[in-house]
Formats: sequence, C-alpha cells, structure tokens
Amino acid sequence: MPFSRAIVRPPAENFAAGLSSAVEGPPDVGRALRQHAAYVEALRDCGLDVTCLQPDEEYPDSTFVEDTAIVTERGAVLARPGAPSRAGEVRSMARCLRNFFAQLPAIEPPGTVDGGDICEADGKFLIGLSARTNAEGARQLAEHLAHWGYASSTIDIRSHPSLLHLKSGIAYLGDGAWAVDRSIEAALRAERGIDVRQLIVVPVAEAYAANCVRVNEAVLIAAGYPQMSAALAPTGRRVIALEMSEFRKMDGGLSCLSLRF
Ligand code: CIR
Repeated sequence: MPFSRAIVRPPAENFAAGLSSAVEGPPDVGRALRQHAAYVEALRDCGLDVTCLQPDEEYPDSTFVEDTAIVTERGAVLARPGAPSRAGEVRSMARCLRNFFAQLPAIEPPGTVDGGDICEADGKFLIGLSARTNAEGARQLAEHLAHWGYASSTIDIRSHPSLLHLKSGIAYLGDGAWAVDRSIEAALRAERGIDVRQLIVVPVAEAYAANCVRVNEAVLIAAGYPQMSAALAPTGRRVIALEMSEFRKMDGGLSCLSLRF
C-alpha cells in the first residue's frame, strides 16, 4: 500500500542542545529549518498529506519523530526511546496518533525501543538491538506485531558503534532492493523470510547515505553522495536528493524526520 500521510516536527530554536556524537560542530538552526521545509515539500511532492507538529523546545531532539512510534498499515505502537532525555517526546506524538489510530499499545518499562531501529520490508519487521532498543523492548514490539499478523526478527548492531540505529545502516526500497551498510550486509543476507534481490552495499565513504527512504515511487536520499545516487538508478525509482547537513550533525537522517503511513 502506498503511503498517504506523514507526521513531522520542525526543529526548535534549541535544536543544538540535542544528543550528538558528531564532531562537525553545532547545527545552524536557520539552515536546519530550511532543510526541514524542503524535506516536507518533498513528502508532499510524493503525494503525502503532511501533519506538521509545533516545534518543541522542551525536547531538542523531537524533530526526529520517527523514534517515538512504530506505524504500520494495521496499527501503531508507541515507542519508549532509550535515551532518557527523549522519553517524554512520546506524549505529544500519542495525542497526534490518536487522530488516526483507535488503539495505541505502548512499549512498557523496562523495555526500550527507538523507532529508528525498526525496518519494515513487505510486512516483515527487522528490529535492531542497539544502545537504544533493548531485548525486552524488542520482545514486546514483536508481540504487538504478531498480534497484527506480522513476522519479525532481531538484528544485533551493538557491536557497530558507527550505527546509532538499525536504519542508520539499512533501508528497504521495495521490490527486493536494499541499501545496506557493509557492517550489516551479512546479517541481512542471513535473514529468512525477506526478499533480497538487489543489494546496494553503501560505499564506506558514503556511509551516511545508507539512511535513505522510499516514499511511494520515489527514494529520498541525502544530497552529496554521488556513488549512492548512481547506485540507485537501476532501481528505477525517482531519486530526490535533499540537503541534510544540519541533521547529520545531530546524528539524524532522512527516515528520522517523519513517520510515514
Ligand atoms: C538522538 O541521538 O536520539 C538524536 N540526536 C538523533 C536521532 C536520530 N533518529 C533516528 O536515526 N531515527
């Protein structure tokens, strides 16, 4: 089913106070807002009805809305972000999601799940075990997904410190096509029950570009990654390149900036 909606939240003035492991220095909030506006425009251009939440200074990382919920065609689950400073972001997302989902089960303590660790491929869910998503959170999520008839399995990325989330290193582009960081290529190939016909192993120098997003007939990728852009051509998808420099400085990528359903 194509996506018809997205939820986003522009960064707040104190965006630079969010969590970051990057060494590039603080983001420029004005530039981040312009990059975010272009991102929203691209989603609309792909046919999505975009709900734009108010920036929230209480949570400087709250522009990364993907981490607050797991949204599927059959239902949504409220996440429980593993970073304590982000836990409260879920409240306002729950209010928004209630407009679209009658039931909203939630990950409960001691489980933690960041939405960025969840990758769906044609109804099968890969759940990353990371510094943010723990085994108990993964277990609870798998149970909710199974209730809706979805299969899932885990991929442990805890020994890959360069990957904050599973989707920092993997993207499903549909029709058996994947973009994948070299460090998790073997784990992906070992997965059962998923369609892996075309694997784009992202060049080490372009590792950030592994976080790309298929939105209906298009793929959004970060601008400035020519090898990745060229590798996507055979997928036949329209490639939309977007400037992401300011979000990259805060460890965020394209998928993190929206919930799509
Ligand atoms: C964080 O560390 O939580 C944020 N600065 C970045 C979150 C990026 N989200 C994602 O990859 N899904």
